[in-house]
Amino acid sequence: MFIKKLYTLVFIRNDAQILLGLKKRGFGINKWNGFGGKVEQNEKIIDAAARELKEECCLNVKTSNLKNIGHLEFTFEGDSTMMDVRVFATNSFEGVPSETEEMLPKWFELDQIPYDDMWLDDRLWFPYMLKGKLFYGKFHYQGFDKILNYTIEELESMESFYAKKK
Ligand code: 95F
Repeated sequence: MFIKKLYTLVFIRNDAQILLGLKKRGFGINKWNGFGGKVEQNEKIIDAAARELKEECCLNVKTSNLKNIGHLEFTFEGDSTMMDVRVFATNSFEGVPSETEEMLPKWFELDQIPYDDMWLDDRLWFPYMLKGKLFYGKFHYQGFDKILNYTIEELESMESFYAKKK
């Protein structure tokens, strides 16, 4: 039915701010988002999360400090790909966020998230993340500027979610 492709999405947080990156090229260009990308063949998801963070904004994280906080699924009308996005967060990192060819990193106050320049789904599930709730969201887009339908739910634990999902 759908061809599933695995992606990672990492958010660096402290008590008052969140680090987002402005995508400078490719899919999602000119949108603020977390840091992430495709999981390569034979690569562990958690390793891909740390690798993409480093490639996109030059920060180092220990994979043991990355917490899986959510799961997102995106489909686009007329496309048989399902983007399966594993969302991670941490407040522990090394280095200084730096601009790369891919991303321009910037800290945002938690009450000043630039939703108007982000994917439409973000304003629907960020509130879960910002309250420290685990979440599962599914979004079906038509083009990039319209969500045809979606569901979001709060999860008890990621382990039980993946155990059930199989
Ligand atoms: C958000 C997305 C997408 C959408 C793009 C691919 O890497 C993982 C994140 N990702 N993130 N917030 N929304 C619709 C898929 C295009």
